[in-house]
Amino acid sequence: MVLHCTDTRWYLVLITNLVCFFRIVRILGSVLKILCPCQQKIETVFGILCRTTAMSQEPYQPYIWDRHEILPREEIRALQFVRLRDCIRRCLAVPFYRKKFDELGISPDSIHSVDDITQLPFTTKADFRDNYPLGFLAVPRERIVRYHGSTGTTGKPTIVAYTQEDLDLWAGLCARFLVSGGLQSHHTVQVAFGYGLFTGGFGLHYGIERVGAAVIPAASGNTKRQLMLLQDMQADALVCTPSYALNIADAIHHEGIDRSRLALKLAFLGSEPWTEAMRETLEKSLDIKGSNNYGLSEVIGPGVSGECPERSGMHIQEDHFIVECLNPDTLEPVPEGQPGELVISSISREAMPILRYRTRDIASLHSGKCPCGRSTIRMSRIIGRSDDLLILRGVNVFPSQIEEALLTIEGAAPHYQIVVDRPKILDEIRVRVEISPELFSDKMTDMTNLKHKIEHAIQQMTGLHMQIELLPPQSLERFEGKAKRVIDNRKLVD
Ligand code: DLL
Repeated sequence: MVLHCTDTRWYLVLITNLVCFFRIVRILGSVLKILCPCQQKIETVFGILCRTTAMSQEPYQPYIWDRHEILPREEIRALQFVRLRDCIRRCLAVPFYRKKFDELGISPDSIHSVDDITQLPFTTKADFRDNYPLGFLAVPRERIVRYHGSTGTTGKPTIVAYTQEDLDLWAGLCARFLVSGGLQSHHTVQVAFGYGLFTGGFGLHYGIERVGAAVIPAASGNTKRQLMLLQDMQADALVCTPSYALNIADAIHHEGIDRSRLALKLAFLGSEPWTEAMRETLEKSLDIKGSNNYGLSEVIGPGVSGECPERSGMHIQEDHFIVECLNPDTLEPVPEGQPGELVISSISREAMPILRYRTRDIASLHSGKCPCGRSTIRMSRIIGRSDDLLILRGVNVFPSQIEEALLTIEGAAPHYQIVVDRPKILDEIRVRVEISPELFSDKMTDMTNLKHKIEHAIQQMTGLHMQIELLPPQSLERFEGKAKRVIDNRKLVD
């Protein structure tokens, strides 16, 4: 059939009208939910409409994927409110939440604003474990099209499930932070994350495809093959953990590969804590722009937040996640800008809606306008996990502080390991640090000076004296996924 010019115009008018219709419906929804007695059904319909209208297929502006990223604050709050109530209603299908709601006397009608989220129960990793594997499922099993799981190394993983709508939503969320970090449809991206239960590989993969860029699903490991593909396929962007990006950078150096033989410009890094100093090192050695993105399996996977070019924190996709920052001991909110535990509600997912998930990740939240135009709040880098916090001789230390100190010293490679022992009463802390090949020397005085410099930098950063053990280049174990930096031998004796 030949499409005439007038037909095309007619279609355009129809599409424009439909878009306007959904906008009007959404605004009417916010008004009606206050006025209308049959609020519940209307909200459910709006919940569905709002969820489905969020799945953009093309960029809204060159560096903004989805118009929801720049909604006025009141509209974001209104959306969160509608979705939160809809989410509570869907949580009633989950025995764990139904029991908690009964105990606390909660129904969707108890929630009158987003602030009422504080009335809702928390969800913890232990709750997932107790309800293993599929106790949190809120839809019939035949609607599930994909399973993933957390990356725990011991015990059973946390299984998370997705409907087709969840996967569409997830791809859109990943597309948002990829575009925000500079990805465009003409790019080629090498994904060096594991493809499997881990959410990193598949999550980023479908996000990249959603943007229209090409994926090389290299998966994690086999660094030699990664280098070959990077050169032969001329990938513009790399996706992996920061520690694996460092391995790739080292390998490029080690193999004597001329940087001009690579086309890399961007790296999307996440899934483990890293520091600004590590970013500088990676950007310099790989000659790329590296952006940070954050997420966790229990609430969807990657796509909860990601950086914009301003690098003033990671924008949280607030239309789908409500994030609180709480004191992990009192569970009271910390003042804005102060570090606390992130507690995340995943309000749009169908298969596993999750309320107030205690992430154990420590970060701070920042509101206020971002010059990039996004209106969403930002979270800082993860400075550590409350369960990774090392209490050394009564002082709180995150491994990332040690990394930051190390990276201020020329010659200390960013490969390190922290070993904690308690031979008698006091903790003994040893930081094993690799020395860069350029500065590795058999001159005793050079090595002693370097050791003193590192000791001093760590003492300045943490207030603690730690023993430093200098190691030759390439002597510490390398990781293909998340790096394991701490060996806490105290736990074995406690
Ligand atoms: O790591 C999801 C992910 C994949 C995020 C790829 C980003 C990129 P899990 O395996 O469930 O999911 O691990 C989640 O990883 O609670 C944090 O402690 C940590 N984490 C994730 N992203 C970051 C980041 C994925 N950008 C856990 N900075 C989270 C620091 C991060 N830590």
